[in-house]
Amino acid sequence: MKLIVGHTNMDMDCLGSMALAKILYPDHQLVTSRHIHPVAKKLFSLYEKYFSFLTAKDIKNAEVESLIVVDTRSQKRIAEYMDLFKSPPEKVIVYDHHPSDSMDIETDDLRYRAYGSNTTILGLEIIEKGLSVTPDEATIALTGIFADTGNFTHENVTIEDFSVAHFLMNEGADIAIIREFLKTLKEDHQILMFHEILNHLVYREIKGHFIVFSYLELEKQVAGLASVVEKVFDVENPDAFFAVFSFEKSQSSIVIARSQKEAINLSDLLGALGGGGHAMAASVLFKNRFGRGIYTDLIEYLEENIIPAVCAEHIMAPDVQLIEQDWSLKKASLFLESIDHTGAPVIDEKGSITGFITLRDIMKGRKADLMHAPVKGYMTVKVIKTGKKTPIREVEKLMYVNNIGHLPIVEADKPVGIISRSDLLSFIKRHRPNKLIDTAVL
Ligand SMILES: [Mn+2]
Repeated sequence: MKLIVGHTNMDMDCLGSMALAKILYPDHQLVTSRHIHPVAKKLFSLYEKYFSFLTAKDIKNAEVESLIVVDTRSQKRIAEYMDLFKSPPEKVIVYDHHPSDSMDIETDDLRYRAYGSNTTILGLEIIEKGLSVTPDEATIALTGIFADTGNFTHENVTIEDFSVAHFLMNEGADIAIIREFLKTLKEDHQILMFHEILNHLVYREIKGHFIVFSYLELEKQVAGLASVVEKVFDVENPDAFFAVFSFEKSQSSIVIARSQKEAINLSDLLGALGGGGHAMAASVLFKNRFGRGIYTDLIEYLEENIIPAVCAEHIMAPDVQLIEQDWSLKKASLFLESIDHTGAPVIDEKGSITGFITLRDIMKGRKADLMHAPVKGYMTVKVIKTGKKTPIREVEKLMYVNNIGHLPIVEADKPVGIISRSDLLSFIKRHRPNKLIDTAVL
C-alpha cells in the first residue's frame, strides 16, 4: 500500500497538508486518525467524503511500500498507524514544520521548513511542479494556513505562507467557507460560557505580571472549554489567564491556562502540579477536588512560584544625561547635540527632576530669538516619571498613553535611570513571541 498520514488528533493544518499531499502523490491513499481535533471537526465532516479516508481496519497488517507523513516528525504522533502495519514501511517521506523531537521518525527524506504552516511546504512543491488545485482543495489548504499562523498574525508566519496563500486564492479558495471553519465558538453553550466567564473575571497583579483569573462551578464537564478560555484570553489580553472550572457531578476540577510571557511558563508551572501542555498553553486536572479551594490554592501557588516580571530597572539606561534648569537654551541645545539625544530631564539645584526639555521645546526659543533664556521657561513641567519596580507593561502604557519618547526613572524624586522608546521596543520585540506589537507604540 501507499499511504499518506498526518499526526494523531488531526487538526486543520494537518488536513490542509493531506489535501495537498494527495495532489503530489495521487497514487497514495489518505488515512484518518482515530480522533479528530475539535477545532477541525467541521472541516473534517464537510470534506470527509472528498478525502475518502482509509481507517484503522483498512490498514491492519498492511505492507506499506511508501508512507508520506505530514505535519509531524514524531514517532509518537503516528504510532496509531505504525502499530497496525505488518512491518515498517519501505520508504518514508516526512513533511514537517515543527522542530526536532527526541523521537523523530526514521527517514532519509525529511522535508523540514520552519514555515508558519506545514501546508505551505507542500504548497510550494505544488507551485514548483506547476500542478493545479481544485477550489475545494485550495479552501482546505488555505484553512490550514490561516489556522496555524493565527490568521497570518503570529510570529511564526513567513513570506512563504503568504505566497502559497496567494496561489491558493488564485486557485479558487473560498474565504467565506474558511471563515466558518475558523470560528472558534460554535456551540451555544460555548457562547454562554464565554459571557459567564467574562462576568466572573478577577484581575490580579502577581510579581509585576498582570494576571486574570476566573472560577466557575459547572454541573459537569462540557466539551470545548479550551476554546472558550482561548477567546477570553484574546479579548482580555492579560499576561496570563487561569480559568478554573469545578465539576459538581464528578467532584473534580480543571485549570486551563494561557500565557503570552516567557516568564510565565505554564508547562513548568502546571507541570509541577501534575498537568501538561506548552509554555503558552497548559492545563491540569484535579480528580478528587471540587470547590473554590482549588482556585485560592492556585493563586497562593502562583504567588510563590511565578518568576518576577521584568521591570523598569531591568531595561533602563542607568546613566541619565541631565540638564540644569538654570542653563540657557543655547547651552542645553549644544549639550543635547553633544550627547546625541532629542531630550533630557531637567533638574533643580537639589538634583530633583523639575521638568523635561526636548529639541522641539528649544526650537520655540530659537524662533523667538531667546536662546539665552533659561531652560526653566521652556521645559515641560508635568514630567511623566516612574519608579524602578514598575512592571514593563505599565512602562509601556505610560509611554504610549502620554506619547512620550523618554521615561525618567526616579527614586525619591532623584533620577536613577531613563527608558527610551527604542529601549522599550527592542525589549518587547525580544520577549513577546506570539503577540503583535501594538501599533500605537510604534
Ligand atoms: Mn501544523
